[in-house]
Amino acid sequence: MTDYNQGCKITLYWLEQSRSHRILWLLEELQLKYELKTYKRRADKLAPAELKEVHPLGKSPVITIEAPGVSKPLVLAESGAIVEYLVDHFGKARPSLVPARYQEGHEGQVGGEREEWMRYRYFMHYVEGSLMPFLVMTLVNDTVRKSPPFFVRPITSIVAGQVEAQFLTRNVEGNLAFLEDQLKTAPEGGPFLCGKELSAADILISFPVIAAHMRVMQDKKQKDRYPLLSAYAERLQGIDGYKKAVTKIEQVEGSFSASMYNLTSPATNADEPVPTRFNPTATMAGPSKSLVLDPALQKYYELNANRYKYFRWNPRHAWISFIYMAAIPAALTFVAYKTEGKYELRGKRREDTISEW
Ligand SMILES: N[C@@H](CCC(=O)N[C@@H](CS)C(=O)NCC(=O)O)C(=O)O
Repeated sequence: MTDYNQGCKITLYWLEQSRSHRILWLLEELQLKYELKTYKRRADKLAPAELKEVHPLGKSPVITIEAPGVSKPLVLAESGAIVEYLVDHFGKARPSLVPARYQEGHEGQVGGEREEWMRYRYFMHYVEGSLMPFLVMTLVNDTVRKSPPFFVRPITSIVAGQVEAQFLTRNVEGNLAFLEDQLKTAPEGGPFLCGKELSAADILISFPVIAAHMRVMQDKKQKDRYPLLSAYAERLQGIDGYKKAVTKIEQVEGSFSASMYNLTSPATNADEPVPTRFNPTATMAGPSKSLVLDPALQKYYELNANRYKYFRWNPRHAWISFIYMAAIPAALTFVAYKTEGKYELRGKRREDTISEW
């Protein structure tokens, strides 16, 4: 059997519900042997501090490569750079993952590149440079909307709603429409972004595309707007290498969940109860152990997030509403009326003495 590893020991530092899954998929696709180190997100969803021992930024994916004759292991971070390094050195099992660069007879010429390769190079940069930032911002915006204490939440919801309406939705939808169009015009009719073969750029983009598919395209109207993209997301998840990577995680971790972006967007599915950030049922392939809370707490979070759905007028609610809407404003008005003109609430002026002030 061919040793595609060329004697190298490869270790992948994989974080749950993260971009690192595409690197696991690539390792499977390249038929490489690797050691898998898995990490759970902390309760605040950040990566655990141990990842900083591997790379100073403490993010995932990171891979290390111990090569024969090289004294120190290579530490590689940044998904695109990792993908390029792996296909450059270990691409023999699947050369088709990188489209051929030049048209015949135009080798080395400016503009002599094939469309397949131009797209490949473009998408290698587009994924982290253009698409991912909007998905991350969407996630941050959701946190701003839902996480603060309930009495501030109406305000943070308005702010988050504005950010979504003015900035996020148009950018996310602009990118989804762009990808839909790229699939429509893919070389040789696709079905992949760079043509008829799966490329490493498809593997790199799988994370945001699957996440967007889980989040935005669950809504029928949205799915109909992006039929090719939706089919593409499903196609990627049906590829053997992807499925092997999922199975690997299920064996090691007990379950697999593709991303955190699968929380249903409140804007698109207004009738569904809003899942809380601790909702273990919001994962793709069953609950992730790290997210399972005490059921009582879980119920409390869900009840809180969906409070408005369960609201009914009853004596208690009538009483609370009366206090907030009538009693407190009336008391403040009364105090203001009684104390009007009593105190001179002016600022200190330049010529005032300290005693006057
Ligand atoms: N551009 C980097 C992004 C790496 C990144 O931010 N990874 C996320 C996982 S999707 C992470 O480690 N988040 C945990 C944290 O920020 O603490 C890449 O593509 O590798």
